[in-house]
Amino acid sequence: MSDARDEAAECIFCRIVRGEIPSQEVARTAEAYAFRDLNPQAPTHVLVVPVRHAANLGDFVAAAERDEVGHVLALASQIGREASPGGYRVVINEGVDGGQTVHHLHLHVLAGRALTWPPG
Ligand code: DGP
Repeated sequence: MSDARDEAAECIFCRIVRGEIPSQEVARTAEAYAFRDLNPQAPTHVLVVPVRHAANLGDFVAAAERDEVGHVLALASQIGREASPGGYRVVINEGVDGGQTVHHLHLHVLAGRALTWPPG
């Protein structure tokens, strides 16, 4: 088994996508899955993840086929707009300095309150 397949077998978000770990589904497509964050930072806090395992945004973009990147962004936008006509925020953390704790690319969709800037 390759290293990438080993990584996907153990990855917590891959396991959520496969239904091995329960999650609160918001949307599912062939290429992406959206579910509620365990530790919400806003009234709506949804994570959008690509089905294909990639550790972070840079790795995902580097190996992206067709319009995979556009697809996850479009799903995040749809969820944000539906949750809050007044606006929403999409956040992607990468690496230690970016505050990434789960190493499968995920887009945080935050909505339902006025969000401050700059982030911490
Ligand atoms: P980040 O710091 O950008 O890597 O964010 C990881 C997010 O993932 C964090 O907001 C909490 C969430 N999270 C971690 N484990 C689980 C889980 O098992 N289920 C769900 N629904 N969310 C999780």
